[in-house]
Order: sequence, then C-alpha cells, then structure tokens
Amino acid sequence: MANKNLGLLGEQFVTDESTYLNRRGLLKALGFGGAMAAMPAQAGVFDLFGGDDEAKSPIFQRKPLAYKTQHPKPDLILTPEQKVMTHNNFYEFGTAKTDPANNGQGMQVEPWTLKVEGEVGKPGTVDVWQWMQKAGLEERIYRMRCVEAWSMVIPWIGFELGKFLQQFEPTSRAKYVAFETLYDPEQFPGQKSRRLGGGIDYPYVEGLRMDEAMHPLTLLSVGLYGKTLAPQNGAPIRLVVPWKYGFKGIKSIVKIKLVEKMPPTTWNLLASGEYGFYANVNPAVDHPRWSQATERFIGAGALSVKRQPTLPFNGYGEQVASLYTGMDLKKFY
Ligand SMILES: Nc1nc2c(c(=O)[nH]1)N[C@H]1C(S)=C(S)[C@@H](COP(=O)(O)O)O[C@H]1N2
Ligand SMILES: [Mo]
Repeated sequence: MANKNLGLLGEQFVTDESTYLNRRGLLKALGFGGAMAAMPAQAGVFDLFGGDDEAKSPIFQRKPLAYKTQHPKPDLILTPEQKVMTHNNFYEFGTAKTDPANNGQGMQVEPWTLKVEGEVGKPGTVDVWQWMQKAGLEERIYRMRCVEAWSMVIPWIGFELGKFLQQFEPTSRAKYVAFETLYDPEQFPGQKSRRLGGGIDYPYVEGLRMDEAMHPLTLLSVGLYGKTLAPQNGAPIRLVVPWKYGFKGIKSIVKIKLVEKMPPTTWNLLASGEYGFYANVNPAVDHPRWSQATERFIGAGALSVKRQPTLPFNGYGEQVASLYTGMDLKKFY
C-alpha cells in the first residue's frame, strides 16, 4: 500500500508541480511542514485536504450521454470531476477513499439488469443500458453531504425514481422501497473479506419511504459530468437523494423491491445508534462521535477545501420538509 501511494504521489508531483507547491505551503502553514518527507506514506494526512488526486487516472471508459440541462442552473460551485472520481465511499472495493477508484477499474458493468418486484402490478426486469437511451436523461446539480462531514456538489445525470417506478404500477400496499447492490465477491474484494469490506454484511441494502422515493428530487443516476458513471461512483446505476446523508445513495443497484414494512438498511444494521433509517441531513442532530453542524466542502485545489455550515435537509428543506411534518427528527434520525 505504502509503495503504491509513493509511486502515485511521485507521478502527481511531476505532472502538477503547482498543486504540489501550493499544498506544501498549506501544509507548512498548518504545521505539517517538517513532516513532508514522510507524507507520501500517510494517505490519511492528505485526506485532510479532500483526499484528492491520489488515485491512478481511471482506465475505465465512460461513455458520453445525451441529456437535458437544468434551467436555471443552481448557483453552486461544483466539485471538480477528478475529485468526484477519486474520493469515494464504496466499501465493496475497500474502505479507504482511494480504494474504489484504484480497485474498481475492472468492474463488469455492461450488460446490467435491474429487477423491480414486490408490491407492483407489473414486476419487471430492466436492461439498464437500453433504458438509458429512452429514459429522457437530465442533469441535476445537487449538493452531496456525507455523514462523515465532508461534502461535494455533483452534476449528476439521471431520471426521477418516482417516474421510473410508476411504470411498474405500485400497489396500495407499497409503503417503502428497498434497494440492493450487486453481490459478487469475485468483483468486490470487500465482499470476500470482512476486514477489507468494513465489517458490512453484503449485499449493501438501502431503503426509502414511498413518498421519499416518489419525490421529484430523488434520482436514479446513470452518469455525472456528462458521461456514464465509473465503477467507483456506482456504475451503471445508483440512487441519489440530495437531502439525505450520502450513505442512502446506494450504488450499483440490481434490485428494487416495493414493500409494506420498513426495510433493513446497511448502516443502521451496522450501528443503529449512529445511523438511522431516515438519515436526513440535520445540523441540529450530531453524530454520537462528531458534530454535524459544519462540513468540509471539497472544491477545486487544496486551498479551496473549506468548512461551511451544514444546512437542514442539506439545503432542500423548502422542497422536502413537509414530508416530515409532525415527526420528531431527533428521534427519527
Ligand atoms: N453499495 C454501496 N453504496 C454506497 C456506499 C457503499 O459503501 N456501498 N457508500 C455510500 C456513502 S457513505 C457515500 S458518501 C456515497 C458516496 O458516493 P460517491 O463516492 O459517488 O461520492 O455512496 C454511498 N453508497
Ligand atoms: Mo458517506
């Protein structure tokens, strides 16, 4: 691991000297100056600055997509594509931020079938790559807030989950939607080893209440920055729920099941006192081990990594707060 990091950082320093010099200046200012020589082996220290740039340039071929752009465009500063693609959580590929980009490049994402079943009049199987052609894709620029208190702004491409689900004719008994990630230990080293996979019992599962699933902000994403998703971002299809913590955005989905009862969710199964089913972004409810009042926004260049206040519902309160009227959000975290 240390050797691999050394090599990658070496390469990066040669190709992008200005970034390196800036970063060194910043490190000095923060009191890391003397430790520079030891830095390359300590990816964790670089993680302070957004964990950017450590991963190898992706070899995975992303295809350009045709999509409608957003009008008006939200007034948000985008996280650079390179950072969206190299600072990831996808424990199936390992728990370090750069593991998904480094270990995901050989993932077989085509063809891909997505099953929709459960409380629906017309269960079905979707060929995701065919669906991409006819879905009427649109760009959605959303904030993303990870429960670990870092955030990004990502130009997703996708379609509304609600509109997608309608074609399967949900029954009146459908109260929740359960999602499942591919289970394939041959492709996911984290599913082979509990240590690499962060102690999660795979497959990764997630869920939404029916009204959350049908909300027009809720997206099934098949791309970002104009192209199809890379494995590390959840290729070929993943969920994006912008007012909830990032872990709700389950990646590489193979099954969607409409159900009557609240389905189990991976992080809640792992630590129910720390991660609830709802997981709405809420600066007023701290994680038991850290504050959720602020976040580290990952922007362009090491110097733009800045702390900013976290917004209720991640800034989407106007659109979604009404889904939770009368609910105690401290209890239903
Ligand atoms: N299957 C699966 N989906 C997952 C995760 C994961 O480990 N496995 N991590 C989640 C977390 S914690 C976050 S913050 C987002 C990160 O998405 P990104 O890497 O595309 O930014 O994916 C979520 N979806
Ligand atoms: Mo996360």
